[in-house]
Parts: sequence; C-alpha cells; structure tokens
Amino acid sequence: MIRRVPRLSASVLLCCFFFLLLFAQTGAGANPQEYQVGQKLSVPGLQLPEDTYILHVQNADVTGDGTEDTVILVGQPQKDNPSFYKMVNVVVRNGKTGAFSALSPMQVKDYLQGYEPTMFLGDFTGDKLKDVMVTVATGGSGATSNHLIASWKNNKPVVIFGENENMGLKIKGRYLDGFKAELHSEVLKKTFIVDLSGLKKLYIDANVYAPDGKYIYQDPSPGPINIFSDPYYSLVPVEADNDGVYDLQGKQNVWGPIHIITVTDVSSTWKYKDKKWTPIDANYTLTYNIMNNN
Ligand SMILES: [Ca+2]
Ligand SMILES: [Ca+2]
Repeated sequence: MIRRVPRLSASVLLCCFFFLLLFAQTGAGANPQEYQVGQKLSVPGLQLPEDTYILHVQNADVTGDGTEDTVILVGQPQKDNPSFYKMVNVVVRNGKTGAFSALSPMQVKDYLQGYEPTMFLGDFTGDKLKDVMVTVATGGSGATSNHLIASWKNNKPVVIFGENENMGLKIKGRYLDGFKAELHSEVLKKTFIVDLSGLKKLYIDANVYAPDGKYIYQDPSPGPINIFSDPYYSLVPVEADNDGVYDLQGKQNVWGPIHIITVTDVSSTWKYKDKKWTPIDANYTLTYNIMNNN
C-alpha cells in the first residue's frame, strides 16, 4: 500500500521562512498583535518622548489607500502622578508601507495632557475616511476636557479641531441689576439676556446681588466683563443631520464673577463645513429653584 503524504522539500520551507522574515522586516501588512495596551512604544523615524506607553489601539484605513492602518493612542505617564499623561499623541502605522506618523510635538504639548485619554475614530469631514478624535480630561476646577480631531488623509496628519475650537461658543458677559445677565457669544455674534431670578438665594448668599436685586459684588479686578465661558466639559460625536457624517455636540459652563458660581450651561451642535466648524444649534439651560425663589 502506497501512502500519499504531501511533502514539502526543505528548500521550499526555507524559502517560505525567508519570505516571512522579509515580510516582517519591511513591516508591510497590518499586525495589530504587535501593539498591546500598556506596552512601551518606540518607533523608527519618530521622536517620541521616553516612557511613551500605548493607551488604545484601533484599526481603520485613515490614510485612504484602501489598506487598514493601525491607530495608536500614546501618552507619557507623569512620574509622581501616573494617571496623568503628558504628550498624549496619535501614532499611525500605515498598513501599506509600514511607515509611522504622528502629530508634531508642538501640536500636543501643553494641550493633549491630562487624565483618562480616549480615542474615537469617525468621519467628521465627509470624505468617508475616519478621522481621529482624542479627549483628555484636564483635571482642572471646571472639569473641562481638551479635544483634538485630526484627519490622516494621504498619510498627512491635519488638525481640524484644536485648542481654539475647544473654546466653543466663546461667551462673555456681565450681570445687570435685577437678577439678569447679558451674555454675548463671539462665535454666534449674538447677545442674549438670561433671567437669573430663579437663583436669587444663591446670588444673595454669595454677595453677588443684594436682596433688592442690585449688583453688589466687590470685584478685586472690576471691569465691564465679569462672566466667562469655560472650554467644553463634554464634547461628543453625534449624527445631527443624518448625512452619514459625524457632527459634534458640546457642553460648556458659563460662570462669574467667580468660577464656583455657574450662570448657565450652554450646549451647541457643530458641523464641519468648508474646512471650518459651524454652529448649527445652540441652547442654554438654567436651574430654576422653585423652593428658594423668594
Ligand atoms: Ca474624514
Ligand atoms: Ca452629520
């Protein structure tokens, strides 16, 4: 009886081995197994700071060449406070060429740093390629977060949402006698009056208003402006107009004359159009305390 066993010659096996070795060395093809959360990352051609660790990994064709890329969120834990990350950055390993790219250190320094860095991939620009959104909680008194969105089309990282956009509606204003605030949004080019009479007790207790409604706050640095908006404390991708492209919905605290006194909460919806973010909706909300409204 003849047994037909498929046999591979030693030379064929050796060829396969060298081919695989060559394949691995050129770095072509996606191999997400190489990048594990919690590992230290150092890549050829990129000057990442020492102690750069992998925080999140996702695969998607962000460059637009039809091959899946590896998108890696990285950060440098602060030595005396390891849950605080400095130099948070996005490293993209091009699935076709194996080449790495990242945002420039100038684009992330002093901005992408903080707690709980997260990454979201979705198309905000409408080119059907996922863009990379990064969120970092600042840990500051306003509980705000810093957000950055970058497109990686044609292997070129371009920031389409940064520190300026993170200021949102850019509201400034002043208190008026009679428990009212006059607010102005630089972005909307609109001025509006907010009725604060539902918060009388709070303002009287804080010596902002006298019981008769006169503005009495002794501002250490008096000026025409004593109400300000924080950057976003929440900014999330939403589908606002069902066109298959992500939009943004943000929430901001408006405060004054001191940070612990919230005047109102503003929410806004934004669409990326003609290479800039345009507000398509904006609202404010107040807490009206029925019990303490005397
Ligand atoms: Ca896009
Ligand atoms: Ca949309």
